[in-house]
Amino acid sequence: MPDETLFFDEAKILVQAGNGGNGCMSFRREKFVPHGGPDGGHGGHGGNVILAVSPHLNTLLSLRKHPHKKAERGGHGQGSNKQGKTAPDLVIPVPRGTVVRDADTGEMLADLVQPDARAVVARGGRGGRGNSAFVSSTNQTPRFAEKGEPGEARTLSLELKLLADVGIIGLPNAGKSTFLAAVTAAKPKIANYPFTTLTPNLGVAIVDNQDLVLADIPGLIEGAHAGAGLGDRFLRHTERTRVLIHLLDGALADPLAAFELINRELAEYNPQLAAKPQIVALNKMDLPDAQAQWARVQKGLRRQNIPAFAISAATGQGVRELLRAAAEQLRELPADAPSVVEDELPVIRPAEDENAFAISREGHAFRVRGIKVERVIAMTNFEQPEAIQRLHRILQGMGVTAALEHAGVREDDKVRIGEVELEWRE
Ligand SMILES: Nc1nc2c(ncn2[C@@H]2O[C@H](COP(=O)(O)OP(=O)(O)OP(=O)(O)O)[C@@H](O)[C@H]2O)c(=O)[nH]1
Ligand SMILES: [Mg+2]
Repeated sequence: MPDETLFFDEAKILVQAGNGGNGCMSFRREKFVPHGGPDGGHGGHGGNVILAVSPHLNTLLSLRKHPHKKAERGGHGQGSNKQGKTAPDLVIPVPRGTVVRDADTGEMLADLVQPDARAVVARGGRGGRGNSAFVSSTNQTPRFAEKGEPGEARTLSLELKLLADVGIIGLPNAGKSTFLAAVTAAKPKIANYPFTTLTPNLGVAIVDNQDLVLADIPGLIEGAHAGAGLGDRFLRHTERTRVLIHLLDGALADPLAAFELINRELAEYNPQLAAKPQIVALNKMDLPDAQAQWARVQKGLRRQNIPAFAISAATGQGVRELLRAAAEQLRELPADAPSVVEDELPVIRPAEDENAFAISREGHAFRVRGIKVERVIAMTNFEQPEAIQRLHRILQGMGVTAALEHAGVREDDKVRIGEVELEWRE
């Protein structure tokens, strides 16, 4: 098995939202007016990174090939109060059924189930304010401006759990892909050896004016629940199908044993999977071997109260009846409650208190960590003395200064916040 083709349904990607544009420091220049008022414009907002369901995608292959995704930064503010331009969002298409987790914490961030589902996975930074925003009664000519806020960055692990009404399962070579090709416009690869299908194929069949989405799942083998033949990945796709068509290979010596084997794998992987409604069909009925098996298979299944069909996916014999039975079974099931309610864009934010901070020692230096304090530092332009004065006022207001003093900071000690190292002055 060429292993590159095996993992299209998982991807790890790095998303980086755009930084906000810097605010501008500028003063109005007018004839005969020596010092005009401040007119530095604000920076534009950085682009968000958004995952959006696309009906044209079936796998995560394109993301595996291009795992680094970066949105643009906002435009910088300019004089004459000109605001920087807002950067466009970076919209990444993903297949329907993509489950998004934070790769570092494992926390589930979004389950993109609806056909138009979207999620903001990294928020662009706010634009820095221009100096015109900092005019106050004590400072009519502020000589500083904020830098843009850094955009969020995170590593995501994506996992595709296909969404289909009907999952077609069975041993390798049972004829699952042949069946899908017979009832839909899908053109899966078909061949007379096991593991021809390595990633699920989707197709849409129309039965009595009802759309039926079918997923042809790669063949399952003994030990699949524990990962044999990558079976656990394939079983995962069946979790979100609502009805199973279980195909038995009529050319086998004992199709009923194959039926039991697959059912054991379903149950060991997830008992709810084994409880899903199944419609069973003996395939390859055009072959004399299969015809000879039919009576015994039918009897064995009837004993368990399981409806059995006899089909030939190759000639089309019995396939419409099988499909209709699946459609009927679906109609009898209660409608699934949507697994996520998405009436607005879910924005994923850290759950922590933004104002909280913590102080620790790093050798002889002090380290201050916290969302807001690190953001303020990143937005300070250290080339502007007034910006540094303002930073000190903010740190005082937040209680960072007092906390550092309490922790024993002395003259000339180093204090690290974000990527900046400050020297302590009384
Ligand atoms: N005679 C006969 N052959 C069939 C029938 N259905 C499928 N086959 C053949 O059986 C072989 C396997 O068919 P596939 O559709 O590739 O089987 P699969 O279940 O998708 O196999 P995997 O993808 O390996 O799990 C191919 O050579 C098909 O031509 C049938 O109804 N009659
Ligand atoms: Mg196949």
